[in-house]
Amino acid sequence: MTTQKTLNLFYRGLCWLLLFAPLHLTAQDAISITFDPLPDLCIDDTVNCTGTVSYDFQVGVDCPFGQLQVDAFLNIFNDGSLIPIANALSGSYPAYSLSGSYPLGQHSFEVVVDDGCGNIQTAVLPFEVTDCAVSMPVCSIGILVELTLDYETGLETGPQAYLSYQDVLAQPVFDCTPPVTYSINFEGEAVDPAQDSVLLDCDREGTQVLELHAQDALGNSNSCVAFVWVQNNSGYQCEGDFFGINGQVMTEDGEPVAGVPVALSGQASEVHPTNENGAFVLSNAIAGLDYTVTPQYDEAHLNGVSTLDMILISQHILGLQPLDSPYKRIAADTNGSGHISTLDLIQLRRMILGIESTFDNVSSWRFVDAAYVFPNPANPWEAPFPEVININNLGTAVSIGNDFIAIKIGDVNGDAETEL
Ligand SMILES: [Ca+2]
Ligand SMILES: [Ca+2]
Ligand SMILES: [Ca+2]
Repeated sequence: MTTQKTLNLFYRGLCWLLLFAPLHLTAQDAISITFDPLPDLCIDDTVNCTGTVSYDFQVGVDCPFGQLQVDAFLNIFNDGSLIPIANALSGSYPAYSLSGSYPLGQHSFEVVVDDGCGNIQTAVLPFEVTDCAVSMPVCSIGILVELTLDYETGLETGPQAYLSYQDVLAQPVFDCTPPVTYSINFEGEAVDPAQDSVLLDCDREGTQVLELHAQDALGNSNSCVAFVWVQNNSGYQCEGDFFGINGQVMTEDGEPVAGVPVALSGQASEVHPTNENGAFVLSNAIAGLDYTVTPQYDEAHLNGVSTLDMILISQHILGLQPLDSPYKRIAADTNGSGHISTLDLIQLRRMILGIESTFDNVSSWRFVDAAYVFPNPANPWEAPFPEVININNLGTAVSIGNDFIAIKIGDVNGDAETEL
């Protein structure tokens, strides 16, 4: 071989070396970490509020002779702190997996691969644990609802009852995203998250199917079904036409008077006391007939009677300070004579002194039809004022608003006790 040939071979070899050596070095550097990003994970432990993660990744190295080292870290809530999680890492070259249970929120794994040939590569594997459900609420069983008649509105509505979600919910739902709110509706009706009760009435007598919905703060919802037995033992019939008469007994100042027996007479009889709102309802009536409603109370004559009332009545008699309403004037007529005189004062004095305990000619309370307009308020006795309400030919439904103004005899300043 000539020197020239030897040189030629040397240069060709050098060229090959120059051409391929850098490529070879570059290839030796490469470490690949590949993975498919995880979709959001739903929590599967609703007690600890964690989601189970299983994250696969693949490693590729071009230096097969080094001591390969794969390390994994957790960047919880992506707050930047890297926690070693060797136990969470499994697999062997080239396929690995990271797993574990992690709390609600956005996190990431950081994988560090050292090929043992002086090359290090890292990769960030992000993931998120979300709340995408709420547990199914538990509905009570054997729910019985009794319809009742409201004294004030009952004659217009019939017997009713409200059923709240609390009556149906057997136990509250725990959720990872509180607060949990509840709503209730009849089966088949639109769900309204704000509806916390349902109204039951005569149309709902018998078995009703209700849905109770639980909703977490993210709007996830779940429901249970409750069977409710609706009963009407109110004494007011649901079937057929509904009859009744109601009203209210109040003082001139609008204060309800409770415990006043109100009697129905005429073609049926019945007595009901007014409730704490002064309201009464009489239901024995039958349509088409005539009735009279009469409140009556004749006890506790001294209720609200004091020397102050005597002073006010004397000022009225003297013309210094006339009593300013027909009701006060009726109250001042303590002997029931139909006018106000010193005899009324004498009657009051005898009672205050304990010589007498009752008014002689009037009951302790009088009740005037609230709709009655006195033709001459200065003289309420100018025409007889109605102390009953007559209902002639009761309509096919009900008669409402049969109200009375209550007057405590002898009490002109209105301080009598109204819980009778
Ligand atoms: Ca939830
Ligand atoms: Ca009198
Ligand atoms: Ca008084």
